[in-house]
Amino acid sequence: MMAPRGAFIVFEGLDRSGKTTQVQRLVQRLEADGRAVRLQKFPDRTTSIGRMIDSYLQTKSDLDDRAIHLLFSANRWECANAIERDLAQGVTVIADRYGFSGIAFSAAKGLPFSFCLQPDTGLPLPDSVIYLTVNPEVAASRAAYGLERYETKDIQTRVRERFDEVANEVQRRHGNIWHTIDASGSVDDVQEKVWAAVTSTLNADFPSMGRLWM
Ligand code: Z5A
Ligand code: MG
Repeated sequence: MMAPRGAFIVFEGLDRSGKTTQVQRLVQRLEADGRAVRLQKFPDRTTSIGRMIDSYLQTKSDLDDRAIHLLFSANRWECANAIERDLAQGVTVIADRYGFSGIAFSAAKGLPFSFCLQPDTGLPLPDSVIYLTVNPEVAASRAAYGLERYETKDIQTRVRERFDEVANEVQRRHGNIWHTIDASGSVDDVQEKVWAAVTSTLNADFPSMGRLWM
């Protein structure tokens, strides 16, 4: 019998909502459970496309809004084969951000929603999206806020509104894969809420891998 495929779990959320903290804890916990897990960060700043994105985020370079949007998407596409291969081999893949950030940030800058969705069409569809929310005051009080492009209260407020639209679109196209979790509590509190959502996904009979926006 073939091994069951791995689950694809994506973390999204505003800046400083604790995504990376929670993703790291989740990976450790799943490994301790004896599960094969791989963490995939987006943007993946280690590739040549990722280095262009990194330079843009650090405001060392400027790019047209559409051009940077396409680079973020290209960065996901260059990682897509490896994600599919791992899932097929039974590895659980945890992504720290994905295409939903891509839409929320670019739409917040004024690009049309339909344009923002298009280049990600066909990417591996997550089995679960864990969306961490915190109010802007909590986010701003957390460390290192304000060092990169987009890290202002004004932009984050618009991004939050766009994420709500993205959540509706996901529900409309893909059903109940979006889990919103209030991440204003302690790291331990949030971890327990995340664990409940993740275990419900892992224990479900998830279908063969789908395609984003298809
Ligand atoms: N972007 C885009 O435009 N298009 C795309 O397609 C993609 C991304 C994929 C870089 O993202 C930027 O790229 C991002 C979106 C855009 N721009 N913004 N804003 P990134 O993922 O590389 O970096 P980041 O999202 O700016 O923020 P972050 O540092 O990754 O935040 P986080 O991972 O959500 O939070 P954290 O690092 O886990 O925690 C932040 C701090 O809070 C840290 O000091 C923690 O110790 C603390 N923390 C965490 N949890 C708690 C709790 N529960 N209580 C108290 N303190 C906490
Ligand atoms: Mg992070």
